[in-house]
Amino acid sequence: MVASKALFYAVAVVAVVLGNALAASEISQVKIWPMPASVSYGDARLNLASDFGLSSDSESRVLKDAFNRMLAVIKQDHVIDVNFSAFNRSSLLQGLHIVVSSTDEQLQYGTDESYKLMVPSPEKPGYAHLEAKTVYGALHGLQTFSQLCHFNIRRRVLEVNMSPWTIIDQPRFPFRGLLIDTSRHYLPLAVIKKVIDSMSYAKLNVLHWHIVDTQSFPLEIPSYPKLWDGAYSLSERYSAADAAEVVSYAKERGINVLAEIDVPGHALSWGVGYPSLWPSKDCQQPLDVSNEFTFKVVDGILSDFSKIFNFKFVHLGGDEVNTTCWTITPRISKWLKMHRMNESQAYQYFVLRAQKIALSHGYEIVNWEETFNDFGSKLSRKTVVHNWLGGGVAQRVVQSGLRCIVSNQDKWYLDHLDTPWEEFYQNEPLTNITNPKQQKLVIGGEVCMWGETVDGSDIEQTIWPRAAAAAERLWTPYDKLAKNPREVTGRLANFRCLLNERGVAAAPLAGSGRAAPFG
Ligand code: CP6
Repeated sequence: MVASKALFYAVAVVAVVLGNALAASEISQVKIWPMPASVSYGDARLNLASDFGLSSDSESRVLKDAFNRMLAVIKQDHVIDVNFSAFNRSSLLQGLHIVVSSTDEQLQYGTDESYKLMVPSPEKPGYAHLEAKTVYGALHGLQTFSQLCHFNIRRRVLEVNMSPWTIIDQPRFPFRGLLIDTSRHYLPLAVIKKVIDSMSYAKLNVLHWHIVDTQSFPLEIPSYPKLWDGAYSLSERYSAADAAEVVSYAKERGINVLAEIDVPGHALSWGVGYPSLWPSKDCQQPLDVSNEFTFKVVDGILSDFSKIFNFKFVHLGGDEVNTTCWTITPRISKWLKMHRMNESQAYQYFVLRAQKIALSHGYEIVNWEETFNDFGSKLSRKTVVHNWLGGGVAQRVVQSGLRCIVSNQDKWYLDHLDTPWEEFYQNEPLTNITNPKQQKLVIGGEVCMWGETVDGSDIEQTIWPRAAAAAERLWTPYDKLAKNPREVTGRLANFRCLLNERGVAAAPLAGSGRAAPFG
């Protein structure tokens, strides 16, 4: 009792003495998620003018639309009926002035995402200022600004507390992903768009779309139109135009789409429309490695992809390949013998040939880690190895000079309902990687929302708030991250409420990861 009181006073005294110097500490009231690289603030309250607006020399429609969405989000549909004539207009924040130095609106891996946001003090309100190199950096700045604003329902006014603010920010990792799986359960376009909206609130920037798998083939492929026969039903499908719409919707929110075809395993549904892709009628995967038609179809799909998915990477899967069907199908085992290959060599042959096809369409490649574990030295140097098994493969990948994305299933699989948010927060992508050159090869990480047990009815509360915990790990500089996740509980709970206010069904912290409250 005495000791804890002493600790309380010690903390209080430190907080008073250090004041703003403790900007990023949880002792402060900084509620931003993910925590920016650098934050300083004051103690004054600033009201937003009723006609708070955008001021910018930029003609960018992306920027204007993003500003208007941000305004709608911070107003939260409340009626602003404050009597503004009671305020001296010169004491109100008139608007946000945005300066974007580049007019290039290409969104790509490595696009500059930095921004600087300044909110003035109430003595000299005028305009808040947002500066960024690209419109996508400015979008992150708008998200941060939205988190500084509160609707004060008693005074019926939007306000920014703790002004003046200066925030200088940029991400720790360039690749901050979320996987969705539309093969196990079809996800309506409206659900995908809501997931994209919610990703932008947490500054995640890659939607990994695991489009196709064993269970269904929902996407139209104009080059091989019968692939679509593998969809669950006529209505559970995406046209090529739908996919293009997802890409452009994501781009407007600063998010790239990483499309995946998982080959040669996880591809049974391809054979519904083209049964010759199966080893046989009763042994249906992996895809028939002995059939030239298989590679024609892979080529057709990637050719169609290249017209829709303009991210520099395509994901070619390559995980969990069980080659039994190749062994027991006489036609294929004969082919293997003729080509002096065993099954594992045939698996390598398939993956490397698919890689060459992807390269020929201008893509760099992501493959699941089994490909590296089995024949890492043969992989194209343009491969990014996607970890999922754990066991510290990232360290070996970067030692070999390849790039890596971290998604170890014991920490970053959202379908593991018993993994609590604290584990998501504590998963450090650079574990055991100390050489700065090797650290740079870890381009980021991804949380995975596999679709076997979720659909549009519960995907939001399964993703959030745990994905947000990972999002801070991927955005915030290492030295600003909490060593003990308990230090950020309040701030994450606040972000969770923010998601709810914005119409995202994020679960309570204690209920996300079922082991958290019940041990
Ligand atoms: N589907 C595909 C899956 C998984 C993988 N690939 C998976 C495996 C194990 C767990 C969760 C998901 N459902 N295509 C592995 C990358 Cl625990």
